[in-house]
Amino acid sequence: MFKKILIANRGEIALRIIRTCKEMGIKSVAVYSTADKESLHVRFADEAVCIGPPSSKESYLSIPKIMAAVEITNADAIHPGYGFLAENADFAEVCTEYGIKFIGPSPEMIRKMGDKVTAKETMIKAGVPVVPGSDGLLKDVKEGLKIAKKIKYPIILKATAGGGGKGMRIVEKPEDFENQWNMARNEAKASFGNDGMYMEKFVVEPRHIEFQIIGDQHGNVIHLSERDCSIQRRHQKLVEEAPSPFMTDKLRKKMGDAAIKAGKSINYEGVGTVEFLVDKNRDFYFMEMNTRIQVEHPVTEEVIDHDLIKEQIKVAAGIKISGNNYIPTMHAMECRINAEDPYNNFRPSPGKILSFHSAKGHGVRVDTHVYAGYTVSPYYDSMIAKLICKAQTREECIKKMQRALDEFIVEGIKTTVPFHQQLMKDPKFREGNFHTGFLEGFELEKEDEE
Ligand code: MV4
Repeated sequence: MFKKILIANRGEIALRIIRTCKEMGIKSVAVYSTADKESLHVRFADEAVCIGPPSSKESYLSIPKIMAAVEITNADAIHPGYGFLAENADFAEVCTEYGIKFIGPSPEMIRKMGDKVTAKETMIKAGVPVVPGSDGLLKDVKEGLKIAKKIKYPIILKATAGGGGKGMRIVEKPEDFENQWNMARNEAKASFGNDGMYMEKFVVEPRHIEFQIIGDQHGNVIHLSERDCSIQRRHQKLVEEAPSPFMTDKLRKKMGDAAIKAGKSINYEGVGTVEFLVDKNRDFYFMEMNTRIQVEHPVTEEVIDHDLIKEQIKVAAGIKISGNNYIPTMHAMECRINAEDPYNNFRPSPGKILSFHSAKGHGVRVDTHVYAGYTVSPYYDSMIAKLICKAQTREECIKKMQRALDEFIVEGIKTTVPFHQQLMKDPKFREGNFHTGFLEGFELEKEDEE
């Protein structure tokens, strides 16, 4: 087992990883920017190294600075968390060159899944269903128009280097094709320095359902059931839950098998997520694979009662996975509490937190790095806490979430708490009747005037 893990991250996930390290008897090293000097991950780790100024580029994204911190602390493994360098194949490669275990899959696996056309080709070969579309990259507008005519409009153009919605355009009719093609390509070029595009039939009103998988170094891959992440705004997830209210035993068996096939086809090592689009008829299609621990992993932890960070560290150390696919018996839901103003287009609301009372009680979990007196920096992600509730049924879980949201008090900055309170009351949401476009039609009621 590792002796000392350096956590190349900040915020709640850094804290989350430190907690598991402590429980496993592994020493932890925090790295931090000058903006995070007062952060809890710095206080709770066994050692902490300042790696630079607030700008992520010069701190949490700087491979040389992180490797220098590894060297001076003698860590034998790096946990990248999510975001920052978590899916940077070059970083994973540098770790290997230094003889440091990168807790995650190999650089080759990260590269393969990071390029969406390659990922899709890999899944086709493995027999995982994908959305009908172009055979790899599109050459030009002419070829695009020809394929669009064949698969029928609406179609969607996607950047091979994309993911998470950037460089993506829906085309409704041939007249719009060239314009949308140029827009998508320019955006992809500017964001990723790669303007390779491919095309798919546009799936109408899909759900986003993802399977948590875990693979070990001995060729075993199992799934840990699904999460429904359809409640998103501009490709930012706001609520995740497990199981999906749309799931059936039959569909879980089919999608779970497909997720395992996806993992086995690349000899996957580590925790990963296979994302699917699911249409009204419960037909499902591979969308992307994430090769990291995700923000929403606690939802799965709660329903299967396992520490996913611990499992992740164990497989990274070469330990075999035991047990079979996990089928949930409980229901869990996560609300992301962001320092944003839901009444003003979710505009970021950084600043000093004057008072902070986290929800508590039976079935309530709060993963957070903030406290009263903490200043939310404008430099990083706006998520300040994850509120996770667990109950026997979805209905009880929603009631518990409402109770927990009502006692969650944050003063000094705006948060997404009022948004979640209203969402929990929505009849369609309560019925489990929603898809990825749900929030486009969701009107937030005006704030009470004082
Ligand atoms: C799609 C789609 C419909 N049809 N692909 C959005 C982000 C990227 N991961 C892929 N996305 C989509 N791909 C086809 N062929 C609809 C979306 C999509 C979406 C997917 C998941 C969650 C929220 C979404 C919001 C808008 C569009």
